[in-house]
Amino acid sequence: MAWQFPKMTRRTFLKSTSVSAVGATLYHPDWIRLAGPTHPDAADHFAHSICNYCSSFCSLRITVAEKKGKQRIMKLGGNPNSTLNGDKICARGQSGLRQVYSANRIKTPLIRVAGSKRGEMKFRSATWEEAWDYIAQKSKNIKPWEWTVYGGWSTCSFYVPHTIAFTSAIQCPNLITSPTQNCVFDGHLGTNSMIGNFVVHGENIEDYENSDYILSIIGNACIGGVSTCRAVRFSAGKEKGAKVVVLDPRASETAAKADEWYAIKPGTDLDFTLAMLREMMDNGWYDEDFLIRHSNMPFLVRKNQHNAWALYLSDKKEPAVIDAHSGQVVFLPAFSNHNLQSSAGASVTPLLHTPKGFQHDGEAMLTVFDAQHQELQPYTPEWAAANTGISADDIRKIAREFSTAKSPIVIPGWSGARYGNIQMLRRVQAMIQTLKGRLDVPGGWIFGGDYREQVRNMWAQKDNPKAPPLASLAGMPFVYWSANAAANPGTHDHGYPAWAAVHRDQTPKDSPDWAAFPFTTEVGLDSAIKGKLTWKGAPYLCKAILLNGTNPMRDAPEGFWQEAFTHPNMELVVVMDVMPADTVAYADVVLPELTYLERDEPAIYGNGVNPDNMLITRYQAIPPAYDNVILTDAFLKLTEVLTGSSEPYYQSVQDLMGIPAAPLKALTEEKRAKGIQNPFTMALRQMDFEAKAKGLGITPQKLDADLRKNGVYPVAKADELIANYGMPRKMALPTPSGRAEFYSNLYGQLREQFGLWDNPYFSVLATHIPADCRPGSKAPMADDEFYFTFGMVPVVSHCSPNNDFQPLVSISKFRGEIYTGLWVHSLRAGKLGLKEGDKVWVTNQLTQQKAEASVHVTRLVREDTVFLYSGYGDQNPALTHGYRMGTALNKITPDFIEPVSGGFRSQEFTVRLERA
Ligand SMILES: Nc1nc2c(c(=O)[nH]1)N[C@H]1C(S)=C(S)[C@@H](COP(=O)(O)OP(=O)(O)OC[C@H]3O[C@@H](n4cnc5c(=O)[nH]c(N)nc54)[C@H](O)[C@@H]3O)O[C@H]1N2
Ligand SMILES: Nc1nc2c(c(=O)[nH]1)N[C@H]1C(S)=C(S)[C@@H](COP(=O)(O)OP(=O)(O)OC[C@H]3O[C@@H](n4cnc5c(=O)[nH]c(N)nc54)[C@H](O)[C@@H]3O)O[C@H]1N2
Ligand code: SF4
Ligand SMILES: [Mo]
Repeated sequence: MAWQFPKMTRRTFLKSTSVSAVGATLYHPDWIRLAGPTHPDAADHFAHSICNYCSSFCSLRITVAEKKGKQRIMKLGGNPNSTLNGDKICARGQSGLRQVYSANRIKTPLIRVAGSKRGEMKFRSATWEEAWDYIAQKSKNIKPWEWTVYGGWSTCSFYVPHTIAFTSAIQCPNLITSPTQNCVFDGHLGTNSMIGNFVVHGENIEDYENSDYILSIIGNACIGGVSTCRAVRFSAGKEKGAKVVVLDPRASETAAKADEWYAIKPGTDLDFTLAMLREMMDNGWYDEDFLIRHSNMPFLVRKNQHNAWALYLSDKKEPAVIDAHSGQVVFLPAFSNHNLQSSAGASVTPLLHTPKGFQHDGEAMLTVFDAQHQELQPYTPEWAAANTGISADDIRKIAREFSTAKSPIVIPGWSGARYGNIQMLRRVQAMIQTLKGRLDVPGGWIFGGDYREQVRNMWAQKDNPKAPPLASLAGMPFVYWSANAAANPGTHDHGYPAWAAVHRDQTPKDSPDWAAFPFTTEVGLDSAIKGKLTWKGAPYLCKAILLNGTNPMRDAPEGFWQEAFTHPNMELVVVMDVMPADTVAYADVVLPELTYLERDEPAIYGNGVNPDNMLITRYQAIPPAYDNVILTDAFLKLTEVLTGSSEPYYQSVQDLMGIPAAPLKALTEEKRAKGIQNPFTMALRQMDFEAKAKGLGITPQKLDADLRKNGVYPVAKADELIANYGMPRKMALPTPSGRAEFYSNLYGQLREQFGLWDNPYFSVLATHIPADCRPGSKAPMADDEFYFTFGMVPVVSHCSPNNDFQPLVSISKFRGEIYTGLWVHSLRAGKLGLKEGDKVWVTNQLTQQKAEASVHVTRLVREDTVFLYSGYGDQNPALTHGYRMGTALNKITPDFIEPVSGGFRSQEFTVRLERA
């Protein structure tokens, strides 16, 4: 690697005197209006914000009515000025105003009634002073490393830097985030290993509008079911005539819009893609020039002493290629966006294919291309047909049509966490896309405008040892940095690494709960709670947990979390939420956050997965209905409660984010003295406006005025960004080598670190990993046995309590069993004597976990498969509308994980149905 990831200890951060774009002299009075309407005189006016109901981050235009001095949100709509979603938003987005006005909303802090048990939902209202005091008392004997902080997806998108700064301030090494283990990380790690882009759901944005062939593999909500900002682009592509092909065991919303739907057997998408990759390589259906220039396909590999493929490297760890002109082996810079210049500075044209019988240094060597092609030989279309149920002819046809299209796109789906082989599937999907050179070009996979800017900034800062990590790292380098900080005992003064790292090192590698790279997952939490881990010769316990904006009682295996929350070693559970989600019921103290429609947030953001670079922020649409906090102010207060001073948080914000502590503190105090609510957040916001405005060469007032008026501030268009900073054509990808990595350095490093030379999960090249839903069994499926699949329902976000909002409840009830029931094919239902609406017990055949469901009889699902929409089944009676509607998916999903990043295998089993 040409450059080292920065050193990660907090001591190092503390030593660095961060220089920031924001200077102390810039401050002037409170120019950012704190509350109130955009046009105070108008009866109706617009406010602008960002939807908080899924990671599509759609831009909002909010209609606010004013009567007798009172303001009320009348309507949420899309912002026509945003090129992300335009004027469109989905039903969930529109019903978001119910969060503000729901009678079930949490209005004050809550403290669990003495003598009650966690889960009983017995709370009393408390003042903020009482709530902080309660936490202070209960946490007196809890050490910093005995805390765990758990942030949900919205936290992870908007508040990541602050969440990390907070854990650093309280010296807590343990962080869990919800879009990793139960959603994206295990899947996206596969994609990221090839293209280096880690960013929640933005690592690849499919440019549907300019595509002529769209192949969707194991996805639905990422388009049709629905991510509005992508759906609008998808329909534009369809309108222009793109052919759409969908692989899904049931007819999804996306399949309904497709030209061809293939009901693939669950868990076999990897088999399909391997055969497709083989077809493409066999037939020369690839962009040879791109592969030679910008991928590591021409690099030389040979079998090492473990009989595993490994790169042939110079003493300086530089990769080698065969130069077409000289026929000689030459070494290339370890890090670059291209392969056309040797380390010595000579121009090179690498060969993609190895000359017959090629040897170097007395060893047989192949190019990565040839080694991969060789490895794919067993995966013929006939082989894949037998596994997937899609005929060999159809596989060949799809491969051919994809390859001969002008701008083909693979939609890889978003959420992983279904099978152990999802990560390899995502790698192969990325390989198929990259083989055609369709990376960061119109009509291909392109990268987000904001994200691209972050990568550009990272490369600009890579030789600056003083660059604050959270303001200078992007993509996978950010992941490595934070994973290393967590695993490093030297990061905090107390010398404790994360329990996740201790668990990994104290658990045998063949244990079902071992993972090599458990980035912000719960893998090991169970051991920590139960006192199974040791550090410094004593048990390493987890005794307290702070959850924010996440609902693991519904979003992750139920049994696991119920046990965690009710274990006698768990001394304190603090939950920040807005609604009485099922997880809230397990809290000792509940801290209500202001809803997204009532808050000005601490920063200006990029416009999510918009390929254009636009700035956006959340403006308060109405004055807060209750005296609730914003997360950043809660972090400041909690730092004070847990460490005795708010100083460490200011310090971490300076060291990690580059926001100077002294002026931030002064501004916070100034706002506090004026009686401004959430003064720390408002100070951060003011400083961010000043910093961003300075970067744009305008005044903060102008930036504020424009954002208020238009809701977005356009910075640069996608075309221009791609032309100048396209990755990898113009700028290195954030992979270890800077190129698109068909040979994966990431898996190569993990394989070596843990000695897993012949484990297919750690293979440096694409290979087959079967999804094993019936381990050890070769017997045919029983009459009442099925593969189990699930997906997002269009009217619920994950398992969020927005399924309690009346408009959405009405739609769910109207749709009946289609939404809330278990899809069973009519022929199988007939054999089992089941009719629409009949109640059945669904039992997981590997764990015997059980849930009750009502049957939806349909022909739109494979005969051997059942399907369940996953957003229902709340168990908390405080959700008076959503309570017990439908089935809670996580009653039957196990906590089985894959061994690389610990992603859940939440479909890798079969179920049996029995009349209830
Ligand atoms: N059963 C099941 N499990 C799933 C999924 C599923 O569909 N079904 N989906 C998976 C996927 S793809 C993902 S990304 C994860 C997501 O899992 P989570 O990150 O847990 O997301 P949500 O289920 O949306 O829960 C968000 C919680 O935040 C609260 N909340 C909403 N707005 C705010 C706010 O402004 N402030 C605070 N403090 N809290 C707020 C909500 O009330 C809710 O309790 O779940 C995964 N697990
Ligand atoms: N309505 C709604 N939309 C959302 C969200 C939400 O909560 N609700 N959340 C957002 C988030 S955070 C995420 S991660 C994305 C998730 O977006 P996606 O990754 O698209 O996830 P799902 O909707 O769960 O779609 C899964 C589809 O795969 C199919 N499927 C299941 N098993 C298999 C299989 O083995 N092979 C194949 N080929 N198909 C299979 C299912 O039938 C379903 O149609 O959605 C985003 N959009
Ligand atoms: S797709 Fe719907 S829920 Fe998701 S951000 Fe957009 S409007 Fe909100
Ligand atoms: Mo997700």
